Amino acid sequence: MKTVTNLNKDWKFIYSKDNTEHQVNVPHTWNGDDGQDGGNDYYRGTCTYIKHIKKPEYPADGAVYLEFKGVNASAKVYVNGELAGEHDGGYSTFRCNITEFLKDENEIKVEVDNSVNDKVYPQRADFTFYGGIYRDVNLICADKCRFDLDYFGCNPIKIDPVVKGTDGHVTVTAYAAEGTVKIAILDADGTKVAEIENGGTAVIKNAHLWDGVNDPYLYKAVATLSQNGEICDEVSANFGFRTYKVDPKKGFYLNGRLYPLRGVCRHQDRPHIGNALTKAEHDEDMALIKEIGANTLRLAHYQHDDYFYDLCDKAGLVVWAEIPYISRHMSGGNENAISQMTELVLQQYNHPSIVFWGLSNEITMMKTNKKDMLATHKKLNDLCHKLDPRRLTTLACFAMCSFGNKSAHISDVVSWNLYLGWYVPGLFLNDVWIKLFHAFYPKRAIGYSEYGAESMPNLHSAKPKRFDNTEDYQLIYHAYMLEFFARNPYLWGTHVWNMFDFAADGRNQGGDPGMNHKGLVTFDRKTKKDAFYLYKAYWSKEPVLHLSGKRYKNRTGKKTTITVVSNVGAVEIFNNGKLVAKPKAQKGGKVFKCKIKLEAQNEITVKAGGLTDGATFVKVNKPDPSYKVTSGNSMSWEK
Ligand code: GCB
Repeated sequence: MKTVTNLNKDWKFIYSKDNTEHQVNVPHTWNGDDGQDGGNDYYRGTCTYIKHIKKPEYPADGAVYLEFKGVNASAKVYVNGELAGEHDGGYSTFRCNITEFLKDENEIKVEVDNSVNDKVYPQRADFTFYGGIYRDVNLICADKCRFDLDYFGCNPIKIDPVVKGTDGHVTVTAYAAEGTVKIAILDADGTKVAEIENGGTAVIKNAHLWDGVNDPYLYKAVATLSQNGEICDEVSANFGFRTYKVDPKKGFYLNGRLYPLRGVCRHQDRPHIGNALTKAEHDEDMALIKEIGANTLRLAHYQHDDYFYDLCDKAGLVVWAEIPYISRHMSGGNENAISQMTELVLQQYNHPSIVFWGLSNEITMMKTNKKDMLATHKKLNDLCHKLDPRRLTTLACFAMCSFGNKSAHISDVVSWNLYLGWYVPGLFLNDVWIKLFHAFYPKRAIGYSEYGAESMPNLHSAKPKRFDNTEDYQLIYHAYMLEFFARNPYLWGTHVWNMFDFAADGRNQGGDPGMNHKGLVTFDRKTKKDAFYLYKAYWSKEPVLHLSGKRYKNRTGKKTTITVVSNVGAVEIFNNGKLVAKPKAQKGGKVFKCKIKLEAQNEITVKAGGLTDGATFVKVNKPDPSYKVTSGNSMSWEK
């Protein structure tokens, strides 16, 4: 039987910038600090990781593999000085068969390169490309008779579930060069509900559907490989039965009913550790995404950890998965774009959560060889359909593209990154833009792949406005957008940019260099901004009552604005124990706003539907200077 041993511990790391040696465990990055402090000057180079291992025990004629779940961006793997494998692309799994290089004592050396080049994506984007071995490393010992470990780093089992009437038909193929394969289908309780030959189709009567966040029911396929009556390998994966379609005039359908996709984009990085995450950080992110009540997730701008797609399956999120083909088309990068897409589709093929493959993001942002760029998009689109005939392709279009831009008419559906009301003044322009697009292209299914506004919980204003980076403007912006989406329900998907603040070393905005603050939650996941509660009130089934602006403690003037978010109905506002207002709901009924008299000291309590919330505001003579950006408000990366 195959054994998998984790090799995360005790690597020697040689930091080439200053030639120093460090003892580290992976997941690890060398850009945990300089990639987050602004200046667009984080170290991009080739660093080395070294580990010594004894020759593992493995069956005669068997094989030993090194498995890397994520090394950014290019890797060369040496065993005892011999090149055992190479990989370009920082977000996917790859394996090297190291059997022939093994001795009794072995040195594994990995050269990891995140330096600037023009062949491996991404090279230009608004996020930090953390260098390092930042996901797990495993040593796999397998029999000669084994499931294939050489095929694009994927789990060698391919599951094709199709819904026919009330039945689920599932075809399962597991890849092995020799031996006998048997496949069992288990229900969510682990009970075997069918058994088939390799490549066969099982029919599950009255199949239990994977029904999004309402009921993300998972089946499992387990393939066993045996020879001479002995089991020598086993692989498995979860899957789900579901149908989906996009109607340009109505929106997204799941299992035959309208199911508007409303959710967020996710960047994964964290303070000081960058992308070098453990399961605990992934779990925390998923808990927050579930709490807000999103039913869709755009996993931007690259392949995320396998573990996270598993969490999405279990949570019932409809996922848009994509490769980092972003901002600038590089003619020298075509091979890499194709290989990253191949790996994404093959490695994540079985996840019921994934419905969309994203071809690119804002690829027209920088001038390029247009013909080559369009040809690459067509190739990527065809590749996705060839590898996966059932899922849909999509693309995140740059705001400056005209409606008719050719790049926006290649994928099955399209989505636009539109920051009208943020980068461009005028929230109302969203209504104008979408009306026109829909009128010109009524048959083209359109979504909002990104929209958002910068927001720092320490910044506040009595008169919030675009570009002030306050938590207060972000709330106004998103309140408008939520109602705008309600007015345009045919948008197949909408994805807030971003669920979490993230590092973008080229930014210097809001006096906090190196960060993009469009998150609904701060970079450390500790602070939920006011807009988080707004979305929760709209999307979640939980009762929400939230007094906004709690951090805007010191206030000036005779009157002050109180904004309350509630999905439990009419709100009452008390100041120092006295009922002072019963504000009317703004359109949509979830934002309640009014002005109240500002006393010297204001103990505000808000009540609705049996819930209470509150805060203390203090009257001051002059605006608190700490609420305003004092330094730096620029973006040095090209936008
Ligand atoms: C975009 C990009 C995203 C940026 C975002 C922004 O359109 O796709 O990577 O981070 O805008 O905040 O400007």
